[in-house]
Amino acid sequence: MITVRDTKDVWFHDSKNWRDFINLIANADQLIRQEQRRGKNKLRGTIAGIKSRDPFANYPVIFLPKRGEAIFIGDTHGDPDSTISVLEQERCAARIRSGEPLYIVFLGDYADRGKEDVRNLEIVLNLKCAFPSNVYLLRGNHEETNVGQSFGLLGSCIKRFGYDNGQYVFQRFNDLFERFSHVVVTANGIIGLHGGIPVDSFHSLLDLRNEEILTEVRWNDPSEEIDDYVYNYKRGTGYLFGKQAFRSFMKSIRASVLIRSHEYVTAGYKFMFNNAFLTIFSNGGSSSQSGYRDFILYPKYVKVDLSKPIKRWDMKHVYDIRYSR
Ligand SMILES: [Mn+2]
Repeated sequence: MITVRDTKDVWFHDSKNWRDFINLIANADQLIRQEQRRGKNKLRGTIAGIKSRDPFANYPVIFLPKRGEAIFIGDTHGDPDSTISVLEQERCAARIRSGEPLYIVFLGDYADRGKEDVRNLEIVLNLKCAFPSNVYLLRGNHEETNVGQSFGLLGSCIKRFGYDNGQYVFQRFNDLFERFSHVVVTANGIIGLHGGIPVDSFHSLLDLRNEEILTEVRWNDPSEEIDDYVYNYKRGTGYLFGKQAFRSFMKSIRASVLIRSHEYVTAGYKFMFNNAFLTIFSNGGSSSQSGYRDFILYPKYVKVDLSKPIKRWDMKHVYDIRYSR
């Protein structure tokens, strides 16, 4: 267990009952709708080669500004200790409160696998509500109704709130997940998403309004063994994409490097495609709550200076938690 330094901080707020939880979800929902309206406005600019005005209401792309620092957190899968350890080590709340331009991007998969997935979602939603312009929650493939039904979240909601109220909270979670953004883009050349690049009929970020393409963003995986793309036989859904597919995608959106989570990697991070591609996995595995015990010793996360152009990922971007026991 980590030693908690400030138990009064926002992420320790406890919803007393299911009604509190419904309010928390409703607040997050409202904030996310607001930020998507802001994202739509940014599209009138020239970022990522888009010059025309976007006619769509809910545009699932977040644009981060040119200055400050960004922290990327990968799958936490029902392990609040992993989530809190990053927030604590980086003193996120204190730094944001002091006015530092610090941005925290969660790459999805908050629920399932670990036992404390309701609590983990409560923490990230509290964080979003406390610091809406600094915290961004992307949608992973576990933020889908049928996945949450089979892999843990529905059961956790019922366990915590009872059968009827638990089902209702689960339903509201899924309504909220449908609003989550899918992609974050930075001015210094990073694109962040949960699973992988879409490979079918993708031309620009504007295509991200298409639900089939967004499903690919949540599910796809990279492979060094292929050039273009093939059916993802490992998961039975989506695609595996190779070097050539990745290269042309990055060219079409004018980004240099990509960060994603989605796959468990033993070291907690993995570079691919000449270090232009980075998988980060932030479930630390050493907590009793974690679904990945015995594997990763310390949660990993990624930190970048947004004011400096980034051409390749390297070890200086990868951080791990040092527990105080
Ligand atoms: Mn995933």
